[in-house]
Amino acid sequence: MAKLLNDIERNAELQSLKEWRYDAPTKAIRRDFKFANFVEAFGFMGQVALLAEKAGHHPDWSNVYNRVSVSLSTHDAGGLTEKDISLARAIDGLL
Ligand code: H2B
Repeated sequence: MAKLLNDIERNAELQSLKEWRYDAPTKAIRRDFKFANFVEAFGFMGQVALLAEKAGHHPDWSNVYNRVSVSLSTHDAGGLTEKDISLARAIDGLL
């Protein structure tokens, strides 16, 4: 199972993931995205879904019209691992 990141490791990784915030209650990192319209938002979700399937690691997310909120944590490990960092970087790479 992937190893949980400690506070120091998490903060170091978040230095280079400027748009992502750590949410302590859910032990997840989160980023909110806004698109021009629903089609753009849903297209983005489709791209993220393909990345997630490839990685075998999936987001907790929500969509309201042109907004998508993505929360990443490793359920098996009960918090943040490198898998979340890696998926966050891949998601940022789509934009
Ligand atoms: N996604 C996330 N975010 N956390 C997990 O622990 C997780 C997952 N586990 N996707 C994966 C699927 C696991 O259930 C399969 C068997 O690889």
